[in-house]
Amino acid sequence: MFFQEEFETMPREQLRELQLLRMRDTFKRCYDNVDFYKKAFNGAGVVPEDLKSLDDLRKFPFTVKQDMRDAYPYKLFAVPMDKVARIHASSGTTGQATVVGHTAGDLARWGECFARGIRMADLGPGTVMQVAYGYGLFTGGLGAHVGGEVAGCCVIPASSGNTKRQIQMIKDMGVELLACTPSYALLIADSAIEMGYDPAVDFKLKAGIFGAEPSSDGMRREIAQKLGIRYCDVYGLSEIMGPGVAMECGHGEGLHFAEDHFYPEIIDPDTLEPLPDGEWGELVITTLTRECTPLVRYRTRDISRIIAQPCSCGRTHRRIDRIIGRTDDMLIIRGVNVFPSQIEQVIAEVPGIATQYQITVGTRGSLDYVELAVEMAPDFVFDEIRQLEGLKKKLAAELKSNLQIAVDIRIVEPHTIERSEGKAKRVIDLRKNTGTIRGIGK
Ligand code: DLL
Repeated sequence: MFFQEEFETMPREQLRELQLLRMRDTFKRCYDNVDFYKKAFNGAGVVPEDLKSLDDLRKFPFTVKQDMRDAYPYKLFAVPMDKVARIHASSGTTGQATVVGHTAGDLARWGECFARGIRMADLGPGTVMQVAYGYGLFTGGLGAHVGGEVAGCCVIPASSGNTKRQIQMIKDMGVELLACTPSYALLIADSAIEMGYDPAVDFKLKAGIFGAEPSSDGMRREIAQKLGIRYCDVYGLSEIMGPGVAMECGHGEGLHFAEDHFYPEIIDPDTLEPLPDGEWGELVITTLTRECTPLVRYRTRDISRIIAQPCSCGRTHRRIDRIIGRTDDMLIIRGVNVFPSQIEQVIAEVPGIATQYQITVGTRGSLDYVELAVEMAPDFVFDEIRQLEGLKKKLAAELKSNLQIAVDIRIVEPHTIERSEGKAKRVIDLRKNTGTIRGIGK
């Protein structure tokens, strides 16, 4: 096996040498085997040999989602079909599906990347792990599954859905590690409480590896408290691999980026120029070891920043900050840019309101309006309508002072906003396409 600690704690100079070596190799394979890249490199006036240092990366062209759609199904594959071991694909609800292939080596490296996050949670051989991400073309289920196996866990492939049965298994099988989306973790926690359990006491859960969508501090806190666990974030995307591109060690903020397999850049999404470490912008990823679908400077649309300060856990891989949203999910509310996760952050700090919410954006006459539906917390007792009005005013004032936005607020009964077993659908945008529902992170 490749790994392990020697890669995660490699001195930075040595790591940069390894990255350059692997990047050159990737560029050569792209140029020689993928028509799209030969044309794109030629168009930008570069050849793989022009990559003499990592700083030369900026001379190379970006790859965007549309390029992947245009390449449907196999045109970005850099290996012959007899080397392809598995295929994943995006759902294609927002356009042509994107197909990503994996060789046996790609799958093994992917398993190792996810396994690192399990070790970061101080778990491994002997740990009972329940995977409640969806299995199938979505990379969550199988990605976490193989990661669990590589880490030596006993993996329960529950997939998403059938929440009562999930809870029963967590209890009866002594599950210590849960892997699912944050939305589903909260639904599992709330459902368990409704079933009469106190998950923090009655279950053996120690940690959760949650990702595939953004989650505010408040939501993380709520999930961690209700389940009595350590919350670990996992980032990834199907185009690049799946879950495990970056994982949270819990010693400092942010997620360690698997820098021996992927090279991160942060760019200004308007000028497309790389930004220095520490500045927020769009995350761009170049794969360093992918064999089947290597990607050069893939624009993820995810907003983050690089944290370059050394981490007290001893790993030398730089961290990315938690993803706050995607450039294509940013709402412009009366001229102010805001991400749904920032709204969630404010909601989570207001007592009496649950962290469930849904944002509707529409048009009245020629003006856009934004309505925010939030749920009352189930245990909060309202004796008068006046109190509800007070709560609305408080939330509106918090949103105004924290995010400078004015929204229409609707407070609804507990448990009336649709829960998700996968990625939550937080924004309903009625402007572009009547009835279109966009999920965060889609
Ligand atoms: O969501 C892969 C994954 C599965 C990651 C399970 C983590 C856990 P896609 O469906 O291709 O793949 O969606 C990728 O989801 O570009 C982000 O916008 C969002 N996303 C993924 N992880 C996080 C995270 C999977 N930890 C898209 N925080 C990405 C915030 C995330 N957003």
